Amino acid sequence: AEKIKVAVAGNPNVGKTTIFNALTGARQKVGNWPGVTVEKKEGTKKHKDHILEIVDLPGTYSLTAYSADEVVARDYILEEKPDVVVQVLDSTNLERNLYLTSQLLEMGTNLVLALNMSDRAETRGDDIDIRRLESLLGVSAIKTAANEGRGINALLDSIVNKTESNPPLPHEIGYGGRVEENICALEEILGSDRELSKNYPSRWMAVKLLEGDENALSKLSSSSIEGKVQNFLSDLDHEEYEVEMADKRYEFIGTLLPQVCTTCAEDVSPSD
Ligand code: GDP
Ligand code: K
Ligand code: MG
Repeated sequence: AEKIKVAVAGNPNVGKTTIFNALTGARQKVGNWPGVTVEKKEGTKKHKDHILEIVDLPGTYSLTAYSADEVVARDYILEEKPDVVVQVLDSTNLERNLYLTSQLLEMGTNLVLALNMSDRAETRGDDIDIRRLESLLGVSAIKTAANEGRGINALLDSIVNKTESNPPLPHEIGYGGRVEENICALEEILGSDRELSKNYPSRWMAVKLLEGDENALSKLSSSSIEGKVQNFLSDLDHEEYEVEMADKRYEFIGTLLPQVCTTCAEDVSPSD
């Protein structure tokens, strides 16, 4: 049987653990992530000739490096390179949840979205066009109501399909202007270290370097291009770039949302 490495990501309280439990049943192992007191849950599931090795990542709103949870989640994705990342979303709070989606896309993950709490979204009268969402983002999407076990089998199918077909290219958020120019220039510098660009998606790395992400920068410490990168970054105002890129991500989500659900955007805002 073919092994498929699956990571479950998502904001806190969206039903990640409920999905993880429904996927793995009793076959679980609980421990800690190395070096931090963040709980690590692993489990396996047989599905259609495949063995899914599933890890429940810590719940995060974002994939910057501001907390141990975020570093654990993104380092797992970067270093372990799971075959599929399942992002669990709260369907009643899509706008905020899609912010994490935009970051997962940026990391080049093979992404399956579990639109969980779909029972609540339906009760509320939200009609989410998941086919449209799939095509706009270049991902697979499934509606789930994990506490009732709804959609779990379809989610398993979708995970397996994701590894069998040629996955579509994930959507890329364009930042425009000087941001794109700098991303381009940084990608060129990064590309001259073959090993580095094999290990880390260079667009993701360029974005993080522009944001002034020290944790991302530290990943270049053994590379011959570290000095060149630091030189390039030395007179940039990282905060400006960080704000500009965050704005662009929200703008992207703000344009996307009304195309997949006409009522969804009404009572959510990133700050609530
Ligand atoms: P996590 O923090 O993302 O791991 O979320 P949990 O799995 O702990 O779930 C948070 C709460 O939401 C729990 O009370 C679950 O029973 C509940 N829950 C999970 N999935 C669903 C769902 O699809 N619909 C509804 N109505 N509740 C859910
Ligand atoms: K919880
Ligand atoms: Mg949990």
